[in-house]
Amino acid sequence: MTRGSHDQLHAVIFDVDGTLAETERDGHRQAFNLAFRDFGLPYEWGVAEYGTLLATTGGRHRLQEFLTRQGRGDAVQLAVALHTAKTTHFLDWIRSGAAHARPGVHELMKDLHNAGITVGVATTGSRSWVGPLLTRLFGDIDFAITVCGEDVDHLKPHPQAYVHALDRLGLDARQAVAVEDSPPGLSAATAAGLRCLVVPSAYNRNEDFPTAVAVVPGYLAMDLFDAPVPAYLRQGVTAAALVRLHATPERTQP
Ligand code: XBP
Ligand code: MG
Repeated sequence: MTRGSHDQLHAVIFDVDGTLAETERDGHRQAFNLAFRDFGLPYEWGVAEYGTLLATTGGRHRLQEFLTRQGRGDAVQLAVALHTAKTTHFLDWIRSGAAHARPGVHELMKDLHNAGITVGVATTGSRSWVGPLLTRLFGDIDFAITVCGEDVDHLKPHPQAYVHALDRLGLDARQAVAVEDSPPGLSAATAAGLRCLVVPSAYNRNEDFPTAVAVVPGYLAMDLFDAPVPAYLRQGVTAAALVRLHATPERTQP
C-alpha cells in the first residue's frame, strides 16, 4: 500500500554511521578495540586498517570475517561475544557526549519537518545503540521509522533495509530520497530504487559514487562553497534542495 502523489517527495531516509555523525574512527573502532582488550585478545584495529574492514557492514559480521582470517575456529561464537562487549563500550562513548551530529544535518531535519516531509532512518547498526544515539543528538526530531540491522536478513549493500523502510512508510521508492555516506550504503539505496544524495564521511572522501544523484562534501552552504555541486545545492542541503534533487532523475553536473 502506497500513499500520496508519486510526483512529490514524501520522505527522506537517512543512514546513521558516517551520514548523521562521524561514528566510525573514534567510536565504533575504539569500542571494538576495548572489546578485544576485555577478552585478552592480541588484536587492535588501526585507523587505516579499520577503513578497509568497513567494506563488511555490520559489526558482528566485520568481527567474524576478521577472526576467520586470523584462522580462529571459534570465529562465529567469539564474534557474537565480542560484539556484545563492543556494543556496551559504544554506548558508553555515546553517553560520554563524544558523538556529534555532522554540521547542518539537524537543521536539515527540522527544515524537512517544517516542509511536511517525513524523516526516517535505515542503518545496518544495532538497535541497542541507534535509539540512544538518535535521542542524544536529535532529541526533538520525530523519526517516523528506524530500521536497524536486526530488522533485516541482509545488510547493506543489499537493498533490504531500504525496501523495509519504504514498506513501513507505505511509500514507493519514487516518493523518497536516501542520504548516505558510503559505497555500500549508496548501493543499497540505488538497488531499492531510491534517488540518493551522498555526503561522504571521512573514510569515504576518495570513493566514487557513480549512481548518486549528487555528491556533496557537507550539509552547509559554507561546506559547498568551492565544491563542484549542482546550482540547486549552492545554498546547502535544505528541504528545498532535496525536493529539487528528488525531481532530478539523472546525476547532474554542476
Ligand atoms: C555502519 C555499519 C555498522 C557499524 C557498527 O554501516 O556497518 O555495522 O560500523 O555498528 P551503515 P554495529 O552506515 O551503512 O549503516 O556494531 O552495531 O553493527
Ligand atoms: Mg554509513
